[in-house]
Amino acid sequence: MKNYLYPSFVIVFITMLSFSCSKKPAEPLPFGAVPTEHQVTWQQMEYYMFIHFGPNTFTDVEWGNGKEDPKIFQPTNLDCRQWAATAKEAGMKGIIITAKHHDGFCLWPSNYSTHTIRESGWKEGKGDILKELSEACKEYGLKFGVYLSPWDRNHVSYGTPEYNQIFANTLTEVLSNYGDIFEQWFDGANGENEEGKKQIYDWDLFNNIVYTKQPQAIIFSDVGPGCRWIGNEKGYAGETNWSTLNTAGFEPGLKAPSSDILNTGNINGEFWVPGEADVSIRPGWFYSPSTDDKVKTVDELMNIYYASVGHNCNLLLNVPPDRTGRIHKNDSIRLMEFRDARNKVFGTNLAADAKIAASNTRGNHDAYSPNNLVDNNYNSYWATDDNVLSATLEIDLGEAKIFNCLSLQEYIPLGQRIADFSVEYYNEKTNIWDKLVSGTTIGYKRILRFPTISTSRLKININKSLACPTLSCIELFKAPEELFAPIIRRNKEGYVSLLSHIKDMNIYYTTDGTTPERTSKKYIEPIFLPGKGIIKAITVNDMTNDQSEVASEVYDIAPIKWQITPTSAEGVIDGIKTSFVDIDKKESIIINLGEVLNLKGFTYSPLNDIQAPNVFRYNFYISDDGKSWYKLKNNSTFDNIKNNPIDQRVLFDKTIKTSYIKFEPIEITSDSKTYTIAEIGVISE
Ligand code: FUL
Repeated sequence: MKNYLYPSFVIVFITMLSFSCSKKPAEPLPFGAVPTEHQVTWQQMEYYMFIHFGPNTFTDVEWGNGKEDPKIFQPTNLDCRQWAATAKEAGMKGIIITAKHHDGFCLWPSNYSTHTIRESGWKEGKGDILKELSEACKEYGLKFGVYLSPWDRNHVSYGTPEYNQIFANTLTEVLSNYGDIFEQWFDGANGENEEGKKQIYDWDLFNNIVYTKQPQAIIFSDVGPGCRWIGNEKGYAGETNWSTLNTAGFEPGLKAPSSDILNTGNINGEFWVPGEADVSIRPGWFYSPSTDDKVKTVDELMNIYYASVGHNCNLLLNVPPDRTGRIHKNDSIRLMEFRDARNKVFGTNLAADAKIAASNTRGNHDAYSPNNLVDNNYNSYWATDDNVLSATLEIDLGEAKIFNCLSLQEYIPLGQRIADFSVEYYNEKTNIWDKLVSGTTIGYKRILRFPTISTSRLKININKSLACPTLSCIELFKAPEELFAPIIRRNKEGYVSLLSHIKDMNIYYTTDGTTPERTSKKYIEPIFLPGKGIIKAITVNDMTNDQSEVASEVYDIAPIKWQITPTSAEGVIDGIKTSFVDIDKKESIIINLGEVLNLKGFTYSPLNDIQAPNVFRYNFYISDDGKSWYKLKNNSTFDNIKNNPIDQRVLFDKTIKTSYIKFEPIEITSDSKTYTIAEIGVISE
């Protein structure tokens, strides 16, 4: 027999032929619960706008009680096209509006309520915001969705069996008259009416109406069925985030799975119920003039983006229109800055021309080639043979590239499979593969950040997959190094410190409300600010001229003269919101203000943690001598503090004179023997 020695190009050619000409192996079988086509389309929207608008916009509360005079709803310059144009420009794909919040007020002239936009008299009772907004969304190529709260603090039937049918009729009305709805947002809140009556919601009835009227709509609730709440109102999904969830025995609201489970989903969960992170661009959900200075910074929004979209979760960002009926300029400017920041990071995929080799490719066939990972097409993917549950992808970038961000995407129509992965890079100085980063789930999208490196080669090890892994996309990015805004802190003695995250950076500040620049005052030592005032500050890298965003804090009177009882609660008046005190539930706190003050209200800072035993219901008293007390607030509530534990501002009906204040807890957000306070402050005249 003759021995043939094939030249190497012939071998390569034969290998290529065998790679591409053999019969295409069948697609991997779907694994576990898989998304519907509509859920895949929904997931690909990634980012869209929430709008909270209604009587609360005009009353400065988070939960209206339903007794507000509808006439207070008077936007002077409402423009739904401005909302839609803003969302479009911001890169959002749709808008979901609070058609009816807990106060029961309907933003359309509903036939099933007497507490609606019709009764407000706005546009002579002929207005219909759902009509205006659905049309604006169509014009701007955005999808339209509606939030409806079954909890209704206005409707007379709430708390009776008839109410479920009334809510069903209301829902039918909304889903019949405003075109296609991409998402039906059901708030699980199940509060009481005035007589303390609660409603047992008929979720099957409600869901069936959506299935009939808008079959493509994704139903949001704590347990889906279309998508689920992510377990907090901060916009953060778990690093481990399964789109699958066990829902048997659970219901939206009080009977929902724990917030920890909602945050991560269930591995091998029975149903496909992907996460949606809802968060407001301001501290509260509704507009308040007091938060014009509190619009989240680009850094905060970027962190939210990485923790939502980057954690296999859609981002529903609330942008509440103001009292004119328009999105305030502070919010819209921030949205555009946020868009620019995302474009800066994700604009150039440094892996676009990479060559990728896989340790295993399904049937050795081109159809599942690792090249699919960089072909810019989500629907083509790399997969392994059925019995191969771990694999390595080696990425050759051709030349050394500098990057600090990696995005991976699984092909979710076949289910979520990958449970553990790690990334290594080739250290060209030591000629060793070094560990870079690791993770658990990937899902539709997982974005990882790490310290900036330079390399031409990268390895992705899929260490554990529930079934043969699939991956659609690999992308690499170089995010600009961030220069964070300074931290502003005032102590009990009234001295304000400005702290930089990085050593040797200079800080410049103003105290007159103007935007600080490099020519402003340079921070050298703590600034004495015992009374009211505003501090704005920036961090500057004097070498590069780069500057951070502006940090700002508005202060009232510093607690210099204050004394607190019990003395163990001193942390409540130390000026530091990150420190907190746990106090026995039966014990009130009393503050001796050390002088007579004219007060317009007070502030309560809870611990910003959804599990913390913060105060929900309270009494508030004042006194001249610390002995005889006058009750100023009776059985009052900090609405929505359980889900959104942010600073609370309580205004009194009129300015009062007092030397002592007393805060008495009545109901705590969790089942605990103690309650938590981070700070108590005053709003002085
Ligand atoms: C919660 C509500 O209670 C809040 O007011 C807000 O609407 C938020 C999005 O959902 O359950």
